[in-house]
Amino acid sequence: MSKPLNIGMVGYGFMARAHSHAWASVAHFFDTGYRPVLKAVAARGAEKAKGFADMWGYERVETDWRKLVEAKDIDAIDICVPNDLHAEIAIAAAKAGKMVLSEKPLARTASEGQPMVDAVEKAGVANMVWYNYRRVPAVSLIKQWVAEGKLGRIFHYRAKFLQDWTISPDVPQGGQATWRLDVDAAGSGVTGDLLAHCLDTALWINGDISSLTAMTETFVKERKDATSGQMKKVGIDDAAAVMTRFANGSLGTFESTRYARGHKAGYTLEINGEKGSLSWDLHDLNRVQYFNHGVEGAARGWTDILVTDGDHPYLGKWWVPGLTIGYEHSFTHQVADFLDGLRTGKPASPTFREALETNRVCDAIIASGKSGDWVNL
Ligand code: SOE
Repeated sequence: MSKPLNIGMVGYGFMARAHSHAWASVAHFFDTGYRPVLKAVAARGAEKAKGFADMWGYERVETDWRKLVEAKDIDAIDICVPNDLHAEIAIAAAKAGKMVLSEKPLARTASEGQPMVDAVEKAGVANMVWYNYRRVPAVSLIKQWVAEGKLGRIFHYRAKFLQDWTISPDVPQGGQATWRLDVDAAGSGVTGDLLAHCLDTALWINGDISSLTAMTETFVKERKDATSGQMKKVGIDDAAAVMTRFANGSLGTFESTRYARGHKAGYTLEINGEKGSLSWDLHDLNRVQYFNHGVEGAARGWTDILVTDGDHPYLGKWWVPGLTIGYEHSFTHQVADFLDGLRTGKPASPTFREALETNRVCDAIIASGKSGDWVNL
């Protein structure tokens, strides 16, 4: 018999939907020994929270997250609210002995994230940050192949995450829908929101970054504050271009922007090694492009691999070869790994401590964007 695991969700936005979908579906496909129960959702807006709870099957609604943290019947707190609230909720939850999962990035800055790491480690509670793209099977396959040495020595790691939704100066900052544009709520702009995904994947696949230099820009300098209606200086980075050196000797180039007209979620990555190259594109997420330098003769060239077979990461749990899965499944895989970690005692990655490293790199990017200097990590 699987054990119930009672989830307390904080928030009801886009990410709360993605996470709830994962909690609700995981036990139907992955035999982890746990059965998540959508117990309660906490959000300030009672009406909307009620609608969310009804839609997803949460048993009750609270208007203060502290009620969830105090509740005897909640095992895990899942934080899906703007970045400025992560630390307070996570620390209180850890102190109350709850498992804590936080939406990415861990915090607005590494210094804000450090006490979160200390709190979960002191309390000895399971913890994880939702960097979901690692769990896209094609990306997990790339990680596996690089770790096995399929590419040999790595020379280049190249990633970008492009969007175009903030080009209009009429998009406000702050408030519920546009907090990502408010530096007080978000901590940074594209660096913490988009590049953080690329960095998390890069650190996982290619190891530590030892130094970097960055160029950042804020194209729209003032935006209306969605709450007060007043014009306010914009404090976030709208775009970032970064050059890095990795500890393994390879070079990295990273770019993210919300000003790339036509791009909605243009996350791509490519790795070049001595024996071959691998690349991936979120808009075609079930495929990996592979160039194998070992193939001799006229058949040499890029191979387009459809990652849907039973021996590909996670795919044995889904349909039959050839049938594709989507964005939402990356969250289900993350939950499956989290629950497996509870069973085996080997924590699922990235833990708060591991995700803190991504925050450190983000901080270095923001600092270098201002100073123009190289920063050692
Ligand atoms: C921003 O638009 C955003 O929703 C990010 O916050 C998510 O982390 C990313 O996966 C998609 O884009």
